[in-house]
Amino acid sequence: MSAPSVFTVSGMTCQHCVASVREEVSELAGVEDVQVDLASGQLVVTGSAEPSAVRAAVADAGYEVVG
Ligand code: 9UX
Repeated sequence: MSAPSVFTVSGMTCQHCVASVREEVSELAGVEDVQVDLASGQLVVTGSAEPSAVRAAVADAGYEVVG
């Protein structure tokens, strides 16, 4: 059981953006749960995914992990 990883995503402006990020990150190996908040840009990934893979998945969806 691993602690959730928290990222900040820039560029999301609607709930479809949120769904796109959620779907891309959910496909990564080791991911158990993905929560995305539009207002804050906060992305919370539960599971064992590599941070670099999360960043790449967010980029594939058309957005960017910042910070
Ligand atoms: Mo709607 Mo979110 O075009 O980019 S998917 S604003």
